[in-house]
Amino acid sequence: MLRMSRCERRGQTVASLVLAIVTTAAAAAGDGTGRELAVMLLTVPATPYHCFPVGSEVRVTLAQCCLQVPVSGYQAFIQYDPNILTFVSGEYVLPEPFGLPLMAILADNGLISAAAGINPFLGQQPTQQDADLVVLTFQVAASGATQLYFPSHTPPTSFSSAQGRIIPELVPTDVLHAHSGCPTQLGDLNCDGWVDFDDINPFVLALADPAGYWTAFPDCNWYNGDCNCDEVVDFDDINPFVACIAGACQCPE
Ligand SMILES: [Ca+2]
Ligand SMILES: [Ca+2]
Repeated sequence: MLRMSRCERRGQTVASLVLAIVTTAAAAAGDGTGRELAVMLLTVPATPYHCFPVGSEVRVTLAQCCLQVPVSGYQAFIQYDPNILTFVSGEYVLPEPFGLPLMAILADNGLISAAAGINPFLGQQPTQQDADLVVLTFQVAASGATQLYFPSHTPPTSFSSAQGRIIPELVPTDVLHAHSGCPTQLGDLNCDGWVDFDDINPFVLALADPAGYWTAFPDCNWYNGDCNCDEVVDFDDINPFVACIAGACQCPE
């Protein structure tokens, strides 16, 4: 259970994945395969509906968790879609646990490489601690749905341990929706924090007269009426809006 603590805060998907790996590793220990448990994962900030407006910045964190044995460094290869995201910068998280970056973090045709190790001059030792390793900053360039992930690569994304290289379980980001605008609470067209009958007239206004809606509700969000999450408020949102009123409000993945 200890190994789940960090992954739990990164979402249920990761937690259940790690639980599955623990089960696998426990089974493997019995058959003498000696499989080592380790996870490398990519995360994006939690935003409503995983939506990021075009022009905004997105910070993606590369992290490690659940290491079963100490490691002295890692190399990672991360793929992104340059049609949707523009790479801005990559920064190592220093000095712990790896105080010695081994390369500059650069992007080449949608592929980012990073590698770092312990720094003996800082007295660093091989480590099993959960840690953030790299923060990548992107600007959202265009609409679309995308993920960051670890592609097949030679050499592979891996940790270095005293026993030899460990190929970790690799967890991509959630699907990231890049939109011209993002809902903050679907169906709440008067921004009172509730989705109810009081939202019907504002929804009709948002549908018929977007400029009039912004004038009437300058502190609310027209995109809250985009109940099917396709970046516009139009007739296709009527049925999803009715579903919102009934309590079944969700953007499609
Ligand atoms: Ca409301
Ligand atoms: Ca819509």
